[in-house]
Amino acid sequence: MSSNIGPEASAAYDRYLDAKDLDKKIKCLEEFLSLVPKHKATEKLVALNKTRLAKLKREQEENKERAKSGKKTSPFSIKREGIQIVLVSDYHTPGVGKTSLLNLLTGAAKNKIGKFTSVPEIGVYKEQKIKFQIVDMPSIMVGASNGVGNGKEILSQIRSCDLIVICVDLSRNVDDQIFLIEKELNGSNIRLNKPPPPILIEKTGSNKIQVFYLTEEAKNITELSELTEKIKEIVDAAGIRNGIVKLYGRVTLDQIVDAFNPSIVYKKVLIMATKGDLPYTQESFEDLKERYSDKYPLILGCSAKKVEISPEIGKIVLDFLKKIKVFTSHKGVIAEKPLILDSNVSVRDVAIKIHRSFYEKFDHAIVIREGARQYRKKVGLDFEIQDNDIVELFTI
Ligand SMILES: Nc1nc2c(ncn2[C@@H]2O[C@H](COP(=O)(O)OP(=O)(O)OP(=O)(O)O)[C@@H](O)[C@H]2O)c(=O)[nH]1
Ligand SMILES: [Mg+2]
Repeated sequence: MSSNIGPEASAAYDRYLDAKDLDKKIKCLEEFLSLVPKHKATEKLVALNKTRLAKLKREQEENKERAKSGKKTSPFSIKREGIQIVLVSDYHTPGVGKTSLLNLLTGAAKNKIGKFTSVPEIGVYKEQKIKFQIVDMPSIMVGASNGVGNGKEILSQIRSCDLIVICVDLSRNVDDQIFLIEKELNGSNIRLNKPPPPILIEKTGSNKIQVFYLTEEAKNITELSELTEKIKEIVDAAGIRNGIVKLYGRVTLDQIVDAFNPSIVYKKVLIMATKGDLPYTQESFEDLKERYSDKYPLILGCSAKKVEISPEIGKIVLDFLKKIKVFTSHKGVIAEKPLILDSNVSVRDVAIKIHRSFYEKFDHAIVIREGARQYRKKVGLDFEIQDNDIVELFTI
């Protein structure tokens, strides 16, 4: 927050950012609006926060209405906040330490440790102004995809999260734990650490199914005509009669089947090995990394008991998700909350993310990059953005 709004307003704003519940947020934002000096330089800030306040009050009203009508929201319908990370484990290995990990990172659910978690517990972990919403899920039972143990709700949340964290207890058999959780997730059409297959299909009105191999890698397949026939069969079985199938790389038949199944999702997954303080867990951790790193390029360890976890876990996660954080600036006032973007983006993507009108009326941008030789640079839409850049957009 800018220093020209005064320390009191600034402090009220910080309290608003830290507030956990809706009523407190509203109170702090009202306080902030009453304290902020009203003049030309703060006009936009005031307007923005009035809109925020109105939105929060609407939410408060809706909650009251809901409470009055007696309709409870399901504990499984989770309001997303920041980067959503879901902790999972299999039901046959109770007590792997998910709730303890949630508590270690966020301070939430302290009194629920050691008790069977039956509904999701949630906390927010903050690192370098980025919010990570940690969702501690009830463990996943066999048959979850058929609804066993609230499986449908749990899996639907997992399908939409940013990152799955498979929690593995290092003091027990890790193979069994990983095997069971993989089985349930894969069986529920969730593909782990696999990119979507390099296939596109465009439906057409006629001409049946045509298959095109568009890269050298895709063309370099022996028995191409046999593969083409198989693809046509799979596409036909998926109910598509006319269309162009484009292949951009080497694919297996399983991938082709996946490509025509709209319910398949592709998720990034890391393994968090827990209870690293117990005897022989160091050996178990090394062994886990050696045998599972191909499938799981990121395997981390922790001990809730010893309060040990990487202090840069947020940065590690962001890198793993290939995301960067970018700060926007308006009239020299740098936004409190960073934008989270894919790592290979340009000024164009920043403009579109903020609002399409910034892109349509774009004139130039000023990028401030700490440590770079040219600290402050005037750039165009194609300029590539890096982690921690500060970007101010100017429109015509
Ligand atoms: N020694 C040791 N014990 C731990 C650690 N983390 C968790 N525990 C213990 O393991 C037990 C289970 O921990 P929880 O965090 O409740 O496990 P959970 O995965 O949430 O269990 P469910 O909700 O039943 O799936 C508790 O008694 C914890 O104190 C750790 O890092 N070291
Ligand atoms: Mg638990």
